Amino acid sequence: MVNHEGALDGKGLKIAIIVSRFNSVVTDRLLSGALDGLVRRGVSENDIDIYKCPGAFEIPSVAKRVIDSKKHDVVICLGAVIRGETPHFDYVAGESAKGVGQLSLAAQVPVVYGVLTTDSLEQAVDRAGGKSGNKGFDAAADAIEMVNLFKHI
Ligand code: INI
Repeated sequence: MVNHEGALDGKGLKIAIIVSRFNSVVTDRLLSGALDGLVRRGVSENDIDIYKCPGAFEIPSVAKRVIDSKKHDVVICLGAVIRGETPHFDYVAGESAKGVGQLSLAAQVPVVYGVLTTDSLEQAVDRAGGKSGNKGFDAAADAIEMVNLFKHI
């Protein structure tokens, strides 16, 4: 039996983060969590490119171009789609997840999905450094693990 797992060692890795500005009170915190998670695992700040886009709907189109640039070992997508009162939520959340999912299957590098989809701002804040941890920090660990797992395959 051979057990394959990706190490949580980010030394030397080149990272792209795509983060949407909509609900920036949440996404700024996701970005801080992701940067903390990357640097704590050995990624150099000089090896991180941050691409900011308007909303979660735009994340896949930016991610596609970033992947095509072939400059990074992994692409991390961060955003916050909050239901509130609007049915717009379903379209934005659905298109964002579908677009990133399709890219992740086609790309040679891992693509990590750190887009929160919640019913309320409070739930989103809880998951962005509040009582339920920080999804950005988790996405950083997932990204590093996936790069190192791909090296085994
Ligand atoms: N974008 C988000 O990132 N989160 C949301 O909650 C959201 N809502 O609810 O509308 C949202 N809308 C904007 C969308 O992502 C696009 O930027 C916009 O439609 C322009 O294409």
